[in-house]
Amino acid sequence: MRHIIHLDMDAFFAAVEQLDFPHMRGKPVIVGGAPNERGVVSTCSYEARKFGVRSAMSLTEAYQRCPGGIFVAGRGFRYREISRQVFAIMSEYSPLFEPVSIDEAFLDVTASLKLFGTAPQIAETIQKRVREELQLSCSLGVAPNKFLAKLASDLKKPGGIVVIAKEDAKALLAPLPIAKIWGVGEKTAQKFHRVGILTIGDLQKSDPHTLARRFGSHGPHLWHLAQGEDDRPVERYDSVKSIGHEHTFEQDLADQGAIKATLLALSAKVGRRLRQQGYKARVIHLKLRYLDFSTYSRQLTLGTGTDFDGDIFGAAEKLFDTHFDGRPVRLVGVSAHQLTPRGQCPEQLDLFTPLSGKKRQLASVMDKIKDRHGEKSITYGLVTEHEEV
Ligand code: TTP
Ligand code: MG
Repeated sequence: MRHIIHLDMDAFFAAVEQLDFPHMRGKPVIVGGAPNERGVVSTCSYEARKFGVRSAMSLTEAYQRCPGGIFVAGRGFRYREISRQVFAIMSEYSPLFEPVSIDEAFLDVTASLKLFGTAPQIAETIQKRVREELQLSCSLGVAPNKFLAKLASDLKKPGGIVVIAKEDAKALLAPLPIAKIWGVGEKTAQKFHRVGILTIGDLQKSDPHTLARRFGSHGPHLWHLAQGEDDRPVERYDSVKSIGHEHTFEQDLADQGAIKATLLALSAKVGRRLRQQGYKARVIHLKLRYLDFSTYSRQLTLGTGTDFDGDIFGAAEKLFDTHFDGRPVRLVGVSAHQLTPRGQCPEQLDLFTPLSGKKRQLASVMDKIKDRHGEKSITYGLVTEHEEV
């Protein structure tokens, strides 16, 4: 039996606006842009929802419904910043943490109960900490699986905590419309409606084999969800998926030597960040944008993971030599992918590859100098000849 928590922030972007600008508190706040702009509403405060304003509604319509509302453009960087703080609080209660979007995430606390109390208690603690430390409101669901936890967090918004026990799940789901199933969009809902399945209860009673014929493999999956069953794991979040740097030239450049110098400088930045964050990369990407804005991305898989500037540059240079077509280049980028923590990707034995030990020494000497004297304090000769990055 698992214990899963799902958290979803209440009126997230609008709540952050009200937090940062106290005059907006208690007022209808609409995030998305000015009322005369062509865009749509990202979200709005609960005060604005009373007027019928909703996410994805045009700003014009929102203005018609709520002319007294405070309309603001979004501030993505600020929402991401707060999102990270919320997620940091959650991650303290289990390493099995999976963000779903900027304002919602799953946490599997099955192995944390001895340390922190029951799952509902952990949910309460998280909600209290988000309220006290960040002055924001969130809703949480607690259940034996992801589907039920996500459904639960939505049942008593804003500020609610809903616990769904395994044995109550079927009865609780039965009266809900089919569209409440996670993954059932409007199209699928219509397909179900056509065969007389309107509620989750209707789906519970239908025959999974017939569903498989009509809906493919998705059918039986949805049938299981309808029964309240969902064995999908909370997938541990790997915060760093790739590390990359780009450079746009002041003037489009066709000089191969100068472009390669830039690739080396970018590779060194990528290598430095890999080492700082303790990762090695198996795949290196090269991005080239020509003067007409046509953009190409090419990749090379390395034999083993690396965090050495030289290896990264070697791959980037090889890709460049193979794919560069001679036209002036506007932008180049180097990025590292398929990252694994350094500890899980052992250094090759020095006995067989003495070079590896030398490379490690060089890298750590350069890192130490940069730590002490700044990122520009030491670089490669080739780079200084073509200083731009
Ligand atoms: P939601 O969690 O769907 O909405 P919400 O947090 O604003 O409100 P609720 O209390 O109902 O959870 O989405 C999170 C954020 O994502 C939301 O604050 C703004 C953004 N968003 C959009 O930009 N466009 C959209 O259509 C939706 C639904 C959300
Ligand atoms: Mg939300």
